[in-house]
Amino acid sequence: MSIKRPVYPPFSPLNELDLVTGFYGVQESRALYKQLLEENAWPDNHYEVDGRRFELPRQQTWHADPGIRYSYSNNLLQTRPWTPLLQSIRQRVERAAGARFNSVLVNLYRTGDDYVGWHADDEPELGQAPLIASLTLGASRTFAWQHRDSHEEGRMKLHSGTVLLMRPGFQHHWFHCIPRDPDIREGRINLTFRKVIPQE
Ligand SMILES: [Mn+2]
Repeated sequence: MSIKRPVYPPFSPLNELDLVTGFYGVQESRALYKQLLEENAWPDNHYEVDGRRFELPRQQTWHADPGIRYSYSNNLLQTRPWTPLLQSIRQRVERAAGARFNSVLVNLYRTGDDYVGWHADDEPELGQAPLIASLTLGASRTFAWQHRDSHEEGRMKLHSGTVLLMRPGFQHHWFHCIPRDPDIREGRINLTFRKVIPQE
């Protein structure tokens, strides 16, 4: 396992991402992908918000410690308990990140047609400067970021078994996305570990 800073565009001020390569080995990553794909009860990806029906371009589940609520997920998703598998991954990610997490958003990008558009994970419940740890299993996908003000852009490939640490400040300064890639026919499962701060 090694931690390295991704290659940024020249003179980039970006120093809020760290990539942990080889967090899981190739075989273990493949086994974990398969196990999650099979054992996770993936919900239908059609939702209704304010009477409007829409289709999420991926499938998601949300798992959290008891009592943890997250407005994003509560609008879309039921909160599920941790499975033994997710617990064991969480413990290992916490050691690498040097932080504790009380929730995980699990995303399945079934093919390269699934994606997530430009956004920041900046809901108030995540606090002012969240650390988010993002584990990739399965197909490699491009992760892109763009500065909110300067619109400076960068991108890198996230390969199976890597953990991307989005450090405090990243959500505040940058948007990010996983663009569509029609050439990719394999699935990717992405686990983003978060610390939701209980609201009064
Ligand atoms: Mn995100």
